[in-house]
Amino acid sequence: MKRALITGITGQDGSYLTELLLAKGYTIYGIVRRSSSLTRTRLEHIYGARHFEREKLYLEYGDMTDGSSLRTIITRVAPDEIYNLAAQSHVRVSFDTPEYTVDVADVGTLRLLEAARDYQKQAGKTVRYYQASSSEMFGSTPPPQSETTPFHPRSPYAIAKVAGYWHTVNYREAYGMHCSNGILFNHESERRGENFVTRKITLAAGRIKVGLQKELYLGNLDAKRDWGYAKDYVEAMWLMLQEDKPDDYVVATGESRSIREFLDASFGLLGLNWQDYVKIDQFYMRPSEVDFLLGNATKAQEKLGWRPKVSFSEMVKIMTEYDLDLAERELHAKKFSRS
Ligand code: NAP
Ligand code: F7E
Repeated sequence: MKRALITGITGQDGSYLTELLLAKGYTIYGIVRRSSSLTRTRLEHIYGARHFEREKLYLEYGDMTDGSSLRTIITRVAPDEIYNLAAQSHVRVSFDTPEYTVDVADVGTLRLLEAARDYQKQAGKTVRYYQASSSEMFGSTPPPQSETTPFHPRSPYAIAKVAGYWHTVNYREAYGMHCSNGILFNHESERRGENFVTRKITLAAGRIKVGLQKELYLGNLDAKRDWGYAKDYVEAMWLMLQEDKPDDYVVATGESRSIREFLDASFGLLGLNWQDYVKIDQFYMRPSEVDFLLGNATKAQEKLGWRPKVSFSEMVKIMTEYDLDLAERELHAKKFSRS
């Protein structure tokens, strides 16, 4: 039975990848960092699940900024596959914490790859490595963007991801390791962090609908993104590591929409006109913006047989309905606490 090590297991993608690999019979080891409160809400349902699933998921304390913890964990876990999903993944926040963002996503990637290389040498076994690269690396290069499109990163986050991408290519070329980059375009879900624009919108739409919120403050509404559904995208990660040869792949839907169009879709589902509620706050504007992302995933389609299953409108519906339900529960809890 295969053993997978996942960094960033508590994040959106980490939780979906855990579910996918458990269903395939893997034993999962996830790296969690210490924080003053627990950050495992996206994994809670697995602990509440059937006994055999709980038995196959182990969490280990470590941190991408602490190479010694990464080495110790890799040696103890002896993974067949490593999925490096950990990052300070918020682009605007990366302008506030540039050094930390680079430490985690650039140097952290290097720490993990070095630990994997040493482990391979000592154990005499091949470890397959997945790197969570990002469409943000294309930055201001015009669409459509594919594996051959030049990078022009526009934030500390994107620059760190470009470095992580090249570390991964270099370990493949220099040491012959099985290292692959997934260049994933934006992917969202009901588990998306609450300060990314899609989730911020669907949460607000639900709360406005039930009367818990009156306004929604946003930044640039003109940016365009190629938005897919996260559950579909973790499948592509796994497929890359099942290939005999490591390689780099763009994962995208091939459709792009503006923030305005996302607002239309989500508020529209609830019979609301977003123009009545949305206000612009300069705080959410970025020092340099990525205006237009649109991916060409032909290579992933042809070589991996990967295709997105959930459409844009289905994804907006899933997220909006989920967050309306959350808002209704919040309202109910408020009424209940007053009665
Ligand atoms: P996410 O929800 O923000 O999750 C990030 C994960 O990284 C969390 O588990 C977080 O732990 C962990 N982490 C952060 N700093 C760490 C550190 N110093 N040491 C160890 N773990 C740390 O991100 P996501 O959306 O699932 O994305 C997964 C990966 O794909 C990220 O690398 C992201 O940059 C990349 N990516 C995402 C997208 C997208 O659209 N979602 C697209 C392309 C690439 P805590 O729970 O403790 O914060
Ligand atoms: O912003 C605009 C903002 O933060 C999308 C990460 O997963 O995908 C994500 O990065 C757009 C930008 O995602 C608000 O200016 C307007 O143009 O949801 P986002 P992102 O920056 O595209 C890539 C692929 C990753 O790799 C990253 O890890 O929406 N926008 N108003 C806003 N964005 C936010 N967050 N909040 C606003 O109020």
